[in-house]
Amino acid sequence: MSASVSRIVGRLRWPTAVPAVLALILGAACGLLITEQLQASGIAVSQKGRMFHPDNLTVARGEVVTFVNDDSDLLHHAFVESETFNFDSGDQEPGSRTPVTFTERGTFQVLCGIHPKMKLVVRVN
Ligand SMILES: [Cu+2]
Repeated sequence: MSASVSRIVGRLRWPTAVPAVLALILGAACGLLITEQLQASGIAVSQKGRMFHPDNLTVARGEVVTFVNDDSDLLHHAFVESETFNFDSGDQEPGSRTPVTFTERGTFQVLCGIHPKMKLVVRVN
């Protein structure tokens, strides 16, 4: 009796269980993709044509801004010099990405050590 019941349950369950398991796997995979896209998107500042794009932005303290050298043939060199927060990217090769965590509140001017006209204002709340 119980063997035939489990056979019946087994027959009933598997056709529904398989799509459910597949849906769970697909859902988890989609979740991972979305998470990766969010992490990849973040806040990016493009360095192109001897300019920062955008040239001003507001972020929350602790946020990461990724500087992307979108020039195919120019070095850049982003830096901040202030009383409360400093960073220096060093030379940024074409195509390179430089993540910077803004750890202090305030308004900071990001400059390029190679192109004096490049200016970016970052306000950190
Ligand atoms: Cu530059």
